[in-house]
Amino acid sequence: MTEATVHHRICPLCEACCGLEIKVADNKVIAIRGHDEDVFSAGYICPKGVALKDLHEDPDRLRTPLVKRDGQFVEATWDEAFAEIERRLPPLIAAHGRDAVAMTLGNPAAHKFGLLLYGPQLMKALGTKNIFSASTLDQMPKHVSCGFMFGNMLSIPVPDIVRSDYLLMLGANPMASNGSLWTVPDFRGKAKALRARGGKLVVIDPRRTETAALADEHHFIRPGADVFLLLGMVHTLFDEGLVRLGRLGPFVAGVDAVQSAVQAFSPETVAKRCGIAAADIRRLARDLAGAQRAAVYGRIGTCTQEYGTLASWLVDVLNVLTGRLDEPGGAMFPKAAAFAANTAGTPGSGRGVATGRHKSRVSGAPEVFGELPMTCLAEEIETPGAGQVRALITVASNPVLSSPNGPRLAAALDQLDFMVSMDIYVNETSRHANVILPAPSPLEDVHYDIAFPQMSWRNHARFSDAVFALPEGQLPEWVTLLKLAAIVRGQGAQADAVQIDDEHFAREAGKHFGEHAARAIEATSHLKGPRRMLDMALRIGPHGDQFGRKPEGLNLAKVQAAQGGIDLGELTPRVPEMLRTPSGKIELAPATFLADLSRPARDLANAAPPMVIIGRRDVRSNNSWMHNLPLLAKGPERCTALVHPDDAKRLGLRDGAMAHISNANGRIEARVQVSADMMPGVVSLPHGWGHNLPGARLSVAAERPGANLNDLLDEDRRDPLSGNAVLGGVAVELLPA
Ligand SMILES: Nc1nc2c(c(=O)[nH]1)N[C@H]1C(S)=C(S)[C@@H](COP(=O)(O)OP(=O)(O)OC[C@H]3O[C@@H](n4cnc5c(=O)[nH]c(N)nc54)[C@H](O)[C@@H]3O)O[C@H]1N2
Ligand SMILES: Nc1nc2c(c(=O)[nH]1)N[C@H]1C(S)=C(S)[C@@H](COP(=O)(O)OP(=O)(O)OC[C@H]3O[C@@H](n4cnc5c(=O)[nH]c(N)nc54)[C@H](O)[C@@H]3O)O[C@H]1N2
Ligand code: SF4
Ligand SMILES: [Mo]
Repeated sequence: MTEATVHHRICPLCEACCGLEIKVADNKVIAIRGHDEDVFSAGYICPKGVALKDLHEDPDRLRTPLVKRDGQFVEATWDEAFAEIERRLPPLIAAHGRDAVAMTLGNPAAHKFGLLLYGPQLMKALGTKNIFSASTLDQMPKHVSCGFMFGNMLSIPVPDIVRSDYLLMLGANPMASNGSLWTVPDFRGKAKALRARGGKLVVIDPRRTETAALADEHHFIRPGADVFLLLGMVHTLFDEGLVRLGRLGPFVAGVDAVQSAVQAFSPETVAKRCGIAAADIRRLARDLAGAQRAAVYGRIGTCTQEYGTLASWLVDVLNVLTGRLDEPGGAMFPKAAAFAANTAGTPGSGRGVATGRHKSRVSGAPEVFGELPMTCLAEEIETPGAGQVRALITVASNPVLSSPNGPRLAAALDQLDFMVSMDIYVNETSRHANVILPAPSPLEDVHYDIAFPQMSWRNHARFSDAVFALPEGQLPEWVTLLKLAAIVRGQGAQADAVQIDDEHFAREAGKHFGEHAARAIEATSHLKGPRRMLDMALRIGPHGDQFGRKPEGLNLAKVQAAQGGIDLGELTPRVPEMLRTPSGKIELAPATFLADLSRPARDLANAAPPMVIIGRRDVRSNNSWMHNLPLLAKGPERCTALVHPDDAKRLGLRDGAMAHISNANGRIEARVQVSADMMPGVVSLPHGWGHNLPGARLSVAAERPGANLNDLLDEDRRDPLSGNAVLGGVAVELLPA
């Protein structure tokens, strides 16, 4: 054995972005642990990080392109695969127009440097309205609420947990998820420190989660009813004279409008609907207002519901009205070293955001953040007429499992004239493709987080070099995207991606530097592709060297040389500089949000269905695609249905026995786990399972396929303001199998 070498790599698997230390010998991974010297994650790691070895070595992971011939996938060279795409895709666009091609972008795209930076180039080349992403299965409500309030859809405040004394958390379980729209490795450590200094953690969740177990206080809430609790709390702040805008006072518009809008939602009026007593709602509001430093944070449980945008908005209304926004220990805006929209342009105001610039063809769902709801994809493929989707490019997405009513989508995919998947597996979605283009393993790829430093608990800049060289013949994903863009533009499969990239970079540099572009191009000429984009972004960013004008500032060479990254300090107040609203103020009362309050007003008296289903995450799983890694797949069965003992008794369900879970949309079977941690009337099942579909090649996952929660969800239920799918609070029946 040759002597081991040690490499440092940011884990690309979840939003915590932990720094890993990877030991390699004889071209093999021999150990993965947390990197203690990482300035941001300080050695924290979870089992998925260790499983990067399994991912790297997974025999089912694709190493060559596949092309379907006579219904069977055969291995192909890259040239053959691109030739097949060139033969079939451009004629389809010529005959049926740009909107005939749809594109889906999945969750891993947010964690891949090359995909995030170069995906937009393929989208631009396609010029289609039919762009769909995991954001409308996840977080679009938060983008919309923050977009309208702060002027940019990526200006999402995060709890400054290390200085906070009170954290109110709704619909999030960072003990399992490791945080989301909040990059916070070692949440447990930070939550324990908060409590150790006398602070309080309060969790609102229909399940007493691992995070709730750590908390000082936990309240069950009826799934989908956060809007009522939050309205009741805002009402209380006004009612009891607890509103304190503090330093932000001059920058807040719409306080009176919010006050009148919440009049109909006193705690006494909303208590029954959300399942939390009026006295508790009032006390929660008082505790929040009275704590020294406090923050409110809501995540996927508050987004993936009918009132997702309203709930996401009200979370920050509470932060603003109690003077917590932009204050140390409150909800703050990170200042990313590169690529942050809220550090570009004129400080203090901007164009703001708009939605509905176009609509989906069949349901008329408004465009949001440049995309249409993922749950509209199936109908766009099925419904004939001008603009019908006839071809699809999936990029790191598995909507057959991850999107409501997967069976309908799977059937729709079979109607397509042509489909390309950029994916690492033949799985539930890519099995439908005509061509699959694989990606390098994360360990063969360089990495810089583009999105997550904009939501991080502390400012930092970290770059990872590849641990292993790119295997002979494998293309980095940015090159694949540029090749596809070239094919779509009619430049042909033989087009030189590097030359296209040079031209693109020259245009970008021209946009940023005008007459000084030549200097920027010269200064970065030793770099290619995403690295060059990153160098430019770091240098013109808020901490950058400004191409020499601030010699002490950052550039890629400095970030790359810093073992464990560069710490850029604690979060600092950024209002009004980060605002990009046309008014230059925080818009507390966007008109569309106030108008949407008519829906919860009508819904106030609705009774709970006897049984509703919600989702769950497990630390050894990640959405739909990590169930093929032996290290994560072993151990107890994870796709189980948690049911309260009273419900189990009433329904004749036994712990460990199978149950049918059904509704008008479908029927699945899952093993029951009786658990007093559930709210009565609520069953919890994880998503991303159901690996028993024919044609997928996931040998480990297929051994314990689990059931697909999304078979029970209704693709027509969305939050109208964001287009986000409703993933919880859906009525089901349970029967012993
Ligand atoms: N019921 C219910 N449904 C949910 C959720 C829920 O809570 N409940 N959560 C939703 C959320 S938050 C999300 S984000 C979505 C996620 O859903 P998707 O966006 O579909 O993402 P994944 O399920 O993670 O699937 C990722 C795909 O990317 C592929 N892949 C992995 N690594 C790479 C790579 O490096 N390159 C390429 N090209 N491909 C790669 C995998 O093989 C897989 O096909 O699911 C949503 N679905
Ligand atoms: N291990 C692991 N980590 C992950 C993922 C994974 O699949 N596995 N997925 C990643 C992705 S893509 C995302 S988006 C993040 C999500 O990160 P989180 O938002 O932390 O996601 P969950 O762990 O699903 O926590 C959501 C909680 O909301 C609760 N809930 C459900 N309905 C409601 C409701 O109506 N109201 C309230 N208040 N609570 C409700 C659920 O019981 C659950 O405890 O996690 C990321 N990290
Ligand atoms: S928490 Fe786990 S999966 Fe997430 S970044 Fe850290 S090691 Fe990777
Ligand atoms: Mo997500």
